[in-house]
Amino acid sequence: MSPAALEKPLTLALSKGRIFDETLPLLAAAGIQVSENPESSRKLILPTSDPGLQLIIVRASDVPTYVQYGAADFGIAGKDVLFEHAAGNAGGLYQPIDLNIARCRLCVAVREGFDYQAAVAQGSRLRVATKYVRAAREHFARKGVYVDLIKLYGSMELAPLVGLADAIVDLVSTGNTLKANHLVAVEDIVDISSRLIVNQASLKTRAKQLQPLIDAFGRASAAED
Ligand code: PRT
Ligand code: MG
Repeated sequence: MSPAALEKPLTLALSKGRIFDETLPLLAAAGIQVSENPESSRKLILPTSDPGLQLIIVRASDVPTYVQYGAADFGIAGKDVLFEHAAGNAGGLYQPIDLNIARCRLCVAVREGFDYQAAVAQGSRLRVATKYVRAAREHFARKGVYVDLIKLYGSMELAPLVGLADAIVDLVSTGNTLKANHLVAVEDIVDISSRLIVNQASLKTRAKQLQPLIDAFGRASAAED
């Protein structure tokens, strides 16, 4: 048995869906396989082919919390999630690499036919629905546009259709969701990808186990570019 197997395994926090799917090739590049899929398995702790590494499956927006408190040694989270998380409580998180996975853009979108530029030019007060309140507030403050922000937890695309908001701030990748709901992106705020985040105490106390994985992830994500 390898020395790593005798210790508590390292814990990597991931969300299911695109982040899990796009992390599998990075793990494979480090020689690690995961035989269970969180979409079909109900397990929240998944073993890997490496006895020194286990995965925990949590909500995307909870990944920084698990890592910050050391319940996971490291994790993978979108810059969108990291930016909103830092608004509440930063600290304790080291962000060594941009993995270039789960890429998308944070955008302002409106109903087809709504003249966003005219509304902005007229200085109208806009109602904006979003899950990304901090990013939205900073964006409109930079532009000098007055907005009333309405916090939602999902299905932002509905808000302009039912009169809850004039605009939304949401993530867009293919654009299919906007199109299906007769919305158009009128402004790009920032490009988004996911970062590796590491608990600072783990980085110090478990460097020998962590560093080779951080290095392998870094090489694999650079090779993807
Ligand atoms: O779904 P849940 O509420 O649990 O959390 P989540 O939506 O934060 O998690 P998940 O797994 O959907 O997304 C995890 C991370 O993937 C996000 O934090 C982003 O960094 C990244 N990512 C990349 C995306 C997208 N692309 C994306 N397209 N996250 C969400 N979307 C959604 C978007 O909000 C919109 O509803 O997909 C829809 C648009 O997609 P297109 O392809 O139709 O444009
Ligand atoms: Mg989602």
